[in-house]
Amino acid sequence: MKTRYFFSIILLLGAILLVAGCNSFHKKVKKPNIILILADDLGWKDAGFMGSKYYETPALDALAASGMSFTNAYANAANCAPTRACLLTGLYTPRHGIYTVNSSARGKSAFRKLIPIENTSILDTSFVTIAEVLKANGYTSSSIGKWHLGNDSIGLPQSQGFDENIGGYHLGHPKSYFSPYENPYLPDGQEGEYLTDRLTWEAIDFIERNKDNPFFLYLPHYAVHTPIQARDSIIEIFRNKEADGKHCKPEYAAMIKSLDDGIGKLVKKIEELEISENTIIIFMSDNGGLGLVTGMEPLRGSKGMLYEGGIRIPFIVSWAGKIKPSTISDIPVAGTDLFPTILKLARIKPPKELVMDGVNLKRILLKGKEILQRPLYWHFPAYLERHKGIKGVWRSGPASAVRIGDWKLIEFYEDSVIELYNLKEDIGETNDLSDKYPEKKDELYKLLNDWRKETNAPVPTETNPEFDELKYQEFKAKLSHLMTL
Ligand SMILES: [Ca+2]
Repeated sequence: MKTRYFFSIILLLGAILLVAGCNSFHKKVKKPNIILILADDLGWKDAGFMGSKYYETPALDALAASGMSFTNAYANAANCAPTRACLLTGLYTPRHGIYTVNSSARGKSAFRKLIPIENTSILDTSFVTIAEVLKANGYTSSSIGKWHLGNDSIGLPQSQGFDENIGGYHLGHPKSYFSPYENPYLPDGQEGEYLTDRLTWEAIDFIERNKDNPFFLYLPHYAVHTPIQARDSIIEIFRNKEADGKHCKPEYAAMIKSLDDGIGKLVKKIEELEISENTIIIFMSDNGGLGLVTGMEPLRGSKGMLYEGGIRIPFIVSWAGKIKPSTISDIPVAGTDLFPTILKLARIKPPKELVMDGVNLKRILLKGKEILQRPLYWHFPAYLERHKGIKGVWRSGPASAVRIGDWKLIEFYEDSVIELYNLKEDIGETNDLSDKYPEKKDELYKLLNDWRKETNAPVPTETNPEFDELKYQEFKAKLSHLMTL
């Protein structure tokens, strides 16, 4: 009898241990949730943690303080669609052909010296996206917000591995930030509802529905792209606030504040659900700020340019318990690094044949260590006009750029002009060193050239017969005071 009793106890203990073991095993292998928040056109300094004294971003500041922020982070392009294509595929622009938004031949033909390379507007569904790889590994995913890589018939989020699409279609900006939105993928809310708030609620709803599964929330906010529209009560906060350089527009500041409020609510929800330690939150912008509404100083240029103001962005990665709080990294990183980074952090092996142009940042994020120095590239074989009213001179003509370490080279194809900068000593790209350091110039130029060959990057070489040099020079001279916008 005693022996039977003894064995029963042993069996019971064994069962308890087995269940406990399974539980801890289950806990161990649970994949982290991924939240990727992409702001649209938010400039490098358009947040408190990046140095603005005008814009108010307590939630982003707290997010940065909870994890790691980067001072040398880049978008893979200077405008919206190409950055998104690079982010989702992990590939540089020549590999998917999305170089710009809509036509690559924007502006007056008489002012375009070269025939640009034709642009692709839809991300081909044959590309493997991060959502597809995560889906194959048990993730549920939603794209909530701006898509800009497909249209009603092809290429929307569900054809690229997302389970849901809320509000994403071909347009790169909302018709209105206030409901009715006239967006076929976002049912209108109550009249006057604000789009940024709505996307936050949708994102929170998705998280609540999927809190027990590994989820991938891609939250590409429409904010703070034009039209510049904000809630009156928030605009009021900034009415009489002292400007900080070009940070001075209450409406734009209010758009940023709504974006920030939403991020605060989202983070709070993650904490309430007690999933912080299993949730990686990434925040970044898709390109530099728009020159007409904000300033990137001390960086040169703005959205649309390959100067730093067009491509350098705020970038945060937060993961409670894993990434040391309040760390700042100055290692150059880019959007293409996210695909391999997310897979690595989620312990997912990439499909064998998959080409990825970025590197995984796990060493930096989890260990605070360096990674091997590598070049970053940009390729823009297109024309992008300046803002309304000052059309005719380009924000960007056909150009490519490479950065390695502190050095950056830009090649402008129209006149084979090459500029070389040392960003450590000259963050504002004011001092072209191409004549002073010919060896450095050759070294970077070789890198760029080899990369173009490797990626089959098409370079515009054909002269535009409609080009009118004289008229163009006259026009440029007249508008030279606006060249930095
Ligand atoms: Ca953008």
